[in-house]
Amino acid sequence: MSYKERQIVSEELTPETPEATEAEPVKQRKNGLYPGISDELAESMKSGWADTTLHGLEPIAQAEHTAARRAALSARFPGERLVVPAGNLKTRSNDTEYAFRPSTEYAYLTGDRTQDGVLVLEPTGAGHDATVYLLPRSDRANGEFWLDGQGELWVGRRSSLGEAEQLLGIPAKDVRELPAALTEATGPVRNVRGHDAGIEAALTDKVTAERDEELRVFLSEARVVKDAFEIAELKKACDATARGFEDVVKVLDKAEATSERYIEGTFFLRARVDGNDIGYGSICAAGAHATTLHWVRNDGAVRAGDLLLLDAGVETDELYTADVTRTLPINGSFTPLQRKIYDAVYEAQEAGIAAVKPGAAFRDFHDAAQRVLAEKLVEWGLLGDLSVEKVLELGLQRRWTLHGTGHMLGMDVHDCAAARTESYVDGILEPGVCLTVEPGLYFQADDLTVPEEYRGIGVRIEDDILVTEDGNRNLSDTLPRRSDEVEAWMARLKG
Ligand SMILES: [Mn+2]
Repeated sequence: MSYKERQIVSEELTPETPEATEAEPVKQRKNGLYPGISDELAESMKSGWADTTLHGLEPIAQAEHTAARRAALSARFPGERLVVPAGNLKTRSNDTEYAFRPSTEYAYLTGDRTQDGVLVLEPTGAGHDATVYLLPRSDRANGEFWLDGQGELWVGRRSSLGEAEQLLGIPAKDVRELPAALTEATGPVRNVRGHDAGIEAALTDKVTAERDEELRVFLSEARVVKDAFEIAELKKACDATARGFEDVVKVLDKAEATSERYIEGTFFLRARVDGNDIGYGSICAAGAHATTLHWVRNDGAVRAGDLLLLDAGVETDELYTADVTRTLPINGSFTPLQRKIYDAVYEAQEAGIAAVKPGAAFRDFHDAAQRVLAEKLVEWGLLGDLSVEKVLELGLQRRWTLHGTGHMLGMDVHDCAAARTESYVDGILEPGVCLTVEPGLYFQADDLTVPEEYRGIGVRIEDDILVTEDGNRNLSDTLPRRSDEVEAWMARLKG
């Protein structure tokens, strides 16, 4: 049962027990469209509401895992106060905001997704006491409930502090008390920067950029090896993503009648229904757009005879994302040249995936895939009479391979980005690491160094690979990759 469902079934009416608050009375709705509230209306809105306190909540599914993650953090920074904010809403315009997504660090350590939340690890003799600071339920007595733009009447019910404690397994306090508490606190402090300006202002005299960076780096490196909960989430994300790709194949005729936006919208629907969101802007690149690595305008024509490069991932409700690319013939069949290029990329990906195993260097799968691509480019006569070794030495294949062959994957699509080089690019793979293997070949429409028929063809194949004890597991292998299997799969879906 999901967190949302559990909230609903366990809801029951209880006698009113308003939560204590020190908030100032709200005099008028912010950005108020309705000035002139009568005393009688204000008085009426204060009372006559049933309480809906939730009882008997079970901890969220990953509570044990978040506790272990906090324990690892605690062990790394003994005797120091550690502050990890979720972040705040970002304004889109006036009083509308972008959809909120908590900072990865906060969600990783708490399992919570509440805006304005802050996790604090308070040093004790033996380790740390964790507290999560949250906005409590809206106060009805002071009008916040209906007069504040973030009052529950407008944005929906929040967990009470007591409910949050039960769900997260972490003691909860009122976040409005935190800035003052942090200002008064003594002793060493570290903060994850970039998420909450108010918290940073309260800590400004107590932290240094260098020490805060060490905290950020630790939390990035801690995520390199995934725990069992995370691996299950990544699999879930890949399965939902596969369903999204199937959805797209089924509506390619509608995309041909409109634009790449139809593909983007179709995948987004799957992401919202089966998960929380897309994990990154979907790349829905038909025809020559496939050669633009981050084509996210998605406003181009979709034409039979061209290829569609679709790079998209569903993010689960617990914020783990897939990152999958398939390059599909829009009419269901590759032309001979499209197939030749596609099969070369497939061969490179196979070589890359085979190099993903415990004890291998992170760079190995990139090198393996690049070698295959260089061999093909030489074989096709695109690099004169240079040898494969010389091409690789000079990196000349990169005119058409363009990017690295993969990256860590997790809550962030480019996960663990703050990890030190020795823990990532120069690191050694171990079981529990999850990464993408995504070689590609891209012949720009205006590339005069390749035969005309190559121009405007872009192919990438990307899968999400988990390092296991004895090799690897392809988490996204429910989607076909081999060219003939892709065609058979499309024929079946297009029916
Ligand atoms: Mn990727």
